[in-house]
Amino acid sequence: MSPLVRRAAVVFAAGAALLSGFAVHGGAQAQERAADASASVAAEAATLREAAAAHGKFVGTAVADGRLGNSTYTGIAGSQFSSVTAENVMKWESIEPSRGSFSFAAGDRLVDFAQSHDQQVWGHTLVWHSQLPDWVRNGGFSPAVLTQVMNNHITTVMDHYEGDVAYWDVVNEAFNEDGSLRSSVFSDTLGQGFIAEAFRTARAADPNAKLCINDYNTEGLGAKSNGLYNLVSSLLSQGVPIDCVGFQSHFILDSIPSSLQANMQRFADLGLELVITELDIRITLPADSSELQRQGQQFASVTNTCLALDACKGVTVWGFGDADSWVPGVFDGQGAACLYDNNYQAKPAFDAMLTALGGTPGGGDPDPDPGDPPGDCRATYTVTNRWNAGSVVQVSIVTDSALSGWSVTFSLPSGRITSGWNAAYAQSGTSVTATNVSYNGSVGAGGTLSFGFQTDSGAQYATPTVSLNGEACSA
Ligand code: 9MR
Repeated sequence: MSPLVRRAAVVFAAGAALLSGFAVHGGAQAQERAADASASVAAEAATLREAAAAHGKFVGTAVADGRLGNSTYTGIAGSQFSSVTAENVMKWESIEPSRGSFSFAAGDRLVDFAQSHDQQVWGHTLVWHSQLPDWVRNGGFSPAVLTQVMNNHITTVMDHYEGDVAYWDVVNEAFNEDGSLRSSVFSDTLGQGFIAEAFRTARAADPNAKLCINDYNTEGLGAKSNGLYNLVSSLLSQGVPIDCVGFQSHFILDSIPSSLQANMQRFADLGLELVITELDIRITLPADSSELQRQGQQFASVTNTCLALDACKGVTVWGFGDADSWVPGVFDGQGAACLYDNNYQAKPAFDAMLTALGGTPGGGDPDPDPGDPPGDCRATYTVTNRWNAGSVVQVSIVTDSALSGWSVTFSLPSGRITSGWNAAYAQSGTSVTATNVSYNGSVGAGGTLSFGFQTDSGAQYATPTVSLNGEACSA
C-alpha cells in the first residue's frame, strides 16, 4: 500500500489510543471529565458510529463492492459506521482465483473508501470452505502442498493489507452443528491442525493484525459453541496466536438466543476479544409494523449485550439496507433483516440500535470526535419561506476538508419533506439524512455544498444542529 494509505491507518489507531489513554492516565478528575464528555456525546449523537465511539466500541457494516457507486449507499456507509467488512471481495475466490495470481483491486477500493471515511477495515476471510476456487477445493494436493498453498494465500493477502486491515477472520465456519469439525479440503487433507497452522502463519505475516475465528450458530450455549469453545481453549493452551472470536449472529426474529451473553462471557473469560461480526435479523415477508418494532428491540438487545461486555469490541451488521441483504436469495420468503429498508430509509431497528448506544435519533452532536479540531464545517439552515402548512428550507455548508461524497443529518421537529433539490432525502420520524446526488458529491476544501427542501409543516422551531459525514458543524 502507498505511504499515504499507511499513514491514514496509523492515524486511526492513534486516535483510538488517545481516547483510551486519556481515561487511563489522566487521573481521577480527567477520568470524570472523560466520562462526562462520553455521556454527553452519547446523549446527543445522531449517528451509530458517534454513539458507539462514546463507549469505546465500533459499529460496522459489510460493504458490497457493487454499491460503491451509489451515493445514497456510500453516504450512509460512510457516515453511520466506523468499521467496514468486505462482503465478498476479500474472499479466496476473488483474491486468488487461480494459483499464485492475486487480484486486489476490489479489496483496495474498500480500503480507500474506509480511509477516506476514517474507518477500520475488517478482513473477511482467509481460510473458508466456501467461495473457494476449484483449483484449491478439487486440486488433489498432498498435505505438504496444500499447507504451502494455504500459507502462501494467507501471507500474500496479509502482506498486501498490512497496516490497513485491523482484524482478520483467519478461519471461517470450521464447525458442524454438533460441534465437530466440518469436512472441507483443509480438514480432510490436514486434519484439525490446519487451524493452528493458519493462525501461526497469519501472526507471522502481520504481527499487528488481530486474528479471529468466526462462525454462525455459535452465539448461544450449545453443541456448536461448545465445539468452538473447546477448540479455542486448546489453541490458547498450545500458545497458538488467536486474539478474538467472531459471532456472526444471522438471527431469526424472536429467536435471539437467551444465552448470548453467558456464552460470550465464557469466551471473554479466556482473555479473547469478541465481536458480533455479521448481524441481521430476518423476518418472514411481508414484515408488519409490530414485527419491525420487535426487530428493533432485538437489534437493541444484541447491542446491549456487546455494551455489557468489556471484551466485546463492536457490532457489525451484514449490510445495512434490505435491498442488499443476502437473506432473500437464500431463505425463500424471508428478508427485511437490516437497519434500513429497500429504499435506504431508516427502519425502527436503526432508531432502536442508536438509542441502545445512547444516541438520539435526529439529535445533534457538538463534538463527536474529541481530539479533532472543531470547526471542520459551518452550516446555515435558513427557512426562506413559511406559510400555515408548509415551509421551504435552504441548507449550506462550508467544509474545511475536501469531500468525495457527503451525508448531512439534522432533525426536522415538525412535518415531512415533500420535495427537495440537490440531495437525496431519507426521513425517519424527525431524523433526516440528505445525501449528495451524482453531480455534487465532490466538494473541494473550503468549498460549499447546498441543498433545499419543502415540508408540509409551517411550525416554527429552533435551528437544528447540522452534521456533515458524522461531524457536527458549527452554526
Ligand atoms: O453476503 C454474502 C453473499 O453475498 C455471498 O453470496 C455469500 C456466499 O457464501 O456469502 C455471504 O456472506 C456470508 C459470509 O461471507 C460468511 N457468513 C455468512 C454470510 C451470509 O451467507
